[in-house]
Amino acid sequence: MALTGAGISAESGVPTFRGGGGSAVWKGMPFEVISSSEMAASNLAEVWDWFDYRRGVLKSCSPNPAHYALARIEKESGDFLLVTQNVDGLHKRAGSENVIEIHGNINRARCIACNRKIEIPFDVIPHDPSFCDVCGSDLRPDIVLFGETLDEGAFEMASKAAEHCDLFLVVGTSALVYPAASLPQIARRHGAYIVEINPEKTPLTEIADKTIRRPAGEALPLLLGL
Ligand code: BJW
Ligand code: ZN
Repeated sequence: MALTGAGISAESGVPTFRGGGGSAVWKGMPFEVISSSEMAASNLAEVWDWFDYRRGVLKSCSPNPAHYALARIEKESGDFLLVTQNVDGLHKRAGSENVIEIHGNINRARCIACNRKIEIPFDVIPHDPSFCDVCGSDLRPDIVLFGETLDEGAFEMASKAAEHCDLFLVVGTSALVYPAASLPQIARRHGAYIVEINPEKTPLTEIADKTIRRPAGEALPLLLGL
């Protein structure tokens, strides 16, 4: 199985959160503030502006060789789970099917009252509609913000897979955000071989059996002999 983070989409032109020596900032607010449950409760319009801005950036981004390599591993192995923290949808666009998007998807909204989910076309910016057509309440991005809980079923499925996998690829994540960063640790405790692909050191480096200090778009195709 694999766990991916923002770094795998960096070569597609999607900014990371903590890469480049600093933290992403929107209108002077660090993303931990704007991407938080508190901000969604107090100023949902601002949160939507931030996500619509990012949806705009994504409109011109495409999957890169790292996304395609993981899709190929799934096709060739037949038993491969991809867990991504990314909300950009690039893994599915590259052809990966067995994917758990544990932090949600930027092109989906969810009703704050009845929880109904709707897809937002990627090219409709700003997002539309803004209200639930069943109960009339506000729609919010279907994203797991700081201070919110992950979908329990999805995380449970990911952690069960981590207990049973033989090989765990950790690609392009700073491994600072929990519970996602616990998945490679679970896999390690259950005997999996851990490979980290990241140009930088992370807290997971010390539990990795093998570290590949290269950009994912180079390292993953090389691993497949491409
Ligand atoms: C390249 C590259 C290239 C560059 N190739 N690599 C335990 C301890 C401490 C705190 C907590 C804890 N448990 C929970 C918490 C609180 C909190 C948390 O983790 N805080 C820490 C930051 C301190 N967690 C939560 O609030 C979570 N909820 C929760 O825990 O609920 C309870 C629960 C538990 C168990 C089951 C169920 C429920 C929710 C966290 C949700 C985080 N959401 C965000 C924002 C989403 C909204 C948005 O998109 O704005 O998700 S945070 C942000 O970080 C985003 C990312 O998915 C996430 C991870 O970042 P990622 O992907 O690692 O990116 P970067 O930028 O950090 O790193 C990029 C890496 O790429 C770098 O290493 C580069 O070197 C590398 N790179 N170019 C390969 N070409
Ligand atoms: Zn509703």
